[in-house]
Amino acid sequence: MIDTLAVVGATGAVGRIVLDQILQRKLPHGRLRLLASARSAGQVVTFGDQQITVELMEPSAFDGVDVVIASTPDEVSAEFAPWAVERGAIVVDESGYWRMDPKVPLIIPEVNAAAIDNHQGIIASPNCSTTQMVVALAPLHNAARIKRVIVSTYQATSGAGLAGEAELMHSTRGSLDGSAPAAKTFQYPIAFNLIPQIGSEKHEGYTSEEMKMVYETRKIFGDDSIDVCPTCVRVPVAIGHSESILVETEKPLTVEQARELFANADGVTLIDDLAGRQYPMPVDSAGKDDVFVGRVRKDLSSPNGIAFWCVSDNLRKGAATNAVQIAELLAKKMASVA
Ligand code: 11C
Repeated sequence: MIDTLAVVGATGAVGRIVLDQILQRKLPHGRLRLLASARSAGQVVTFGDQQITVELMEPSAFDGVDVVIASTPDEVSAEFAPWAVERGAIVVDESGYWRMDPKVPLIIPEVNAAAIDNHQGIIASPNCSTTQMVVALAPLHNAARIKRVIVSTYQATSGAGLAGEAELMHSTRGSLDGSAPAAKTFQYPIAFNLIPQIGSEKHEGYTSEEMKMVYETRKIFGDDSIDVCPTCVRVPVAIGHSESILVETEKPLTVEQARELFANADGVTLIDDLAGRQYPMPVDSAGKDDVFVGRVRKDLSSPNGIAFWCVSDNLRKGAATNAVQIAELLAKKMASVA
């Protein structure tokens, strides 16, 4: 049981779903407080049958808070997380700021829940595109050890928050009536288009989003020898990231073995019947918590390769659901020492 739970960023695209998930998953908690910057402080948010006023996030706002679930930009997290930790709170952080800090565990509960024991006040939740890939890869890694991954992503506009979702709608309407508005959130108009850039240039021609997939995957699996070659692309889909993944394993896996591993994995739903036209698509994954896998097939170009398609709601398992699952682990630990 978490006596006092605080949600930071509750009015954002992910924060709203965090509140929803706290209710739906019945995260055991006492008082719930909502904290935000001056722009959102004072707003009233409905939570079940309660109306909660958003409080200004300042250092003293964390007095008496046990666990914080935060969904904010990196620079906001850099500032507030130390305030919370100094006051004894544990922060479950969805931003990218703390993920690669060696003192901060980076957790996907289905994959590396035990790493939570090493936290020093901050626990990070991975980037959405990494999370769904790693949930899908975990059963293959456990069975056959992954050596190399080649991944191309097809990422929804809601990955860029409420502004990204709104821009898809404006851009599409504008394109249809011949008055396409200028792109603001994305580099180019997103309607009827694909943009092969998510984030800024980071390393040898790879973007920050792509390098997150490299570094975070290695950290979660605790294996720096895994090679990952990502290409991240923004697509005109509102919710649900899709990924085409080719994985090479040390031990060979047959397609049947891979399918069985996916089918039995925690948090994975296998939908794989090409003849019956059954495969995961973003329209079907939106609003669901699992990672969906399909199109499982042998790599025709290498002996130990398996190719597959992976789709997940980027706002749910990619963000809010994973963070609430981490808070569930904390609630269990708190209950066991009480
Ligand atoms: C996107 N994956 O789709 C990004 C958003 O590090 O949590 C999430 C960024 C992050 O634009």
